[in-house]
Amino acid sequence: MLFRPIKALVPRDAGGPAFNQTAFGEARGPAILLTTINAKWIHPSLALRLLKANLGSLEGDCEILEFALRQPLAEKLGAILSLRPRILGISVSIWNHAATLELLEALEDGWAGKNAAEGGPPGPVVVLGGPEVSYLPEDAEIFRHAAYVIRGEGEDVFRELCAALLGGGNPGPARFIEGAPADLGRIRQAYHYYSGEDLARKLVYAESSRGCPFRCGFCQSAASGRVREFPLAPFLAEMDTLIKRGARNFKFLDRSFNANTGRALEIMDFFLRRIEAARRAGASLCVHFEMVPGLFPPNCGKCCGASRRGACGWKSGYRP
Ligand code: B12
Ligand code: SF4
Repeated sequence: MLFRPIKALVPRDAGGPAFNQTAFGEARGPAILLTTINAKWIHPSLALRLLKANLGSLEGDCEILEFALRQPLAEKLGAILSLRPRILGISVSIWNHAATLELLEALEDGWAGKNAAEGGPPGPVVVLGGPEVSYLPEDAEIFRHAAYVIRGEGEDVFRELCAALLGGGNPGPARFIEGAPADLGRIRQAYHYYSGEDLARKLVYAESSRGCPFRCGFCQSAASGRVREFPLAPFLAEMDTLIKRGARNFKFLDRSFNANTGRALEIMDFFLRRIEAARRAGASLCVHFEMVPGLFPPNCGKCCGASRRGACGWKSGYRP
């Protein structure tokens, strides 16, 4: 049982926000739509791709729709309304909280108008997740627009919730569901969901570990407590495939990339070899890590060389 209800809230209707399949009429788009508003167009969301990749038998019933903060509300609204999914999962982060709230309010109006006109169904089941909603108090305004809120890591609980909602099962009475830390050796990677356009024109976000060993009081990542790592060999194989597919600009999401120095060196060495190969072929390959200054390995001179050429960047020090 992966659901760990934080608190069984009194749901909107007696009996909970239960899903009634027939209430949604004929779906026009995918059964599950995953969406988010990225900070900029060049920042793709790895979270949405991971959630889709880990939906099990429902993976094929899920589509991803990404927006950027600067896009007008009407564009986001029109795209979502035209799809009419049964479940709408939205990833909420600090940069899109206000814009997501605005979108949710507009969607509710849109569904009310559209469905009244068509004599039809209410909107989809809205599920919110992401770092921002993981820590907000339960009376936050944004939660008024959601049937469910998944806090913490979503791969396992989102699959279970969708399966219960779409399969006619009972998702339980809790609206706020805490996702347990995923087993990184077991969850499916999602790098194949970066499109050719993503690889050619956007940053390619890569995640080799989750969590941070430090406890900085101002930082959300401090709550994670410990670092968990994706198994190295399959991870590097994924990176290799991405480079072969044309990825040129990697950015690691790891909070403290060099928390495990030996492993960090292996990953850096992997990229340095490919940076050199790209350079010899007249191409460019860049990779960016966020490092702990005190843990810089003494033998990372080669990487400094690549850094001077602009191929390998690192960021260290204060970084919320
Ligand atoms: C990439 C990134 C950015 C990118 C934006 C990426 C984008 N897509 O647009 C950039 C560089 C622009 C950025 C900027 C900032 N960021 Co930032 N960023 C990150 C970073 C490094 C990675 C996010 C990520 O992709 N993680 C990997 C995915 C897999 O994890 P995840 O998003 O948490 O998703 C999991 C769960 O949350 C959940 N989930 C997520 N979405 C959904 C949706 C549903 C439906 C469900 C069920 C579950 C679910 O399941 C996922 C898988 O387990 C995180 C730190 C981190 N490593 O997570 C900080 C982080 C998100 N950023 C943070 C901060 C503070 C900022 C800044 C305010 C920093 C600053 N002072 O300027 C700015 C704000 C920018 C702005 N314009 O206002 C904070 C907190 C944000 C928050 N409360 O939402 C974080 C957590 C770092 C920290 N300090 O701990 N950031
Ligand atoms: S500021 Fe950096 S080192 Fe400190 S807890 Fe957050 S991610 Fe870890």
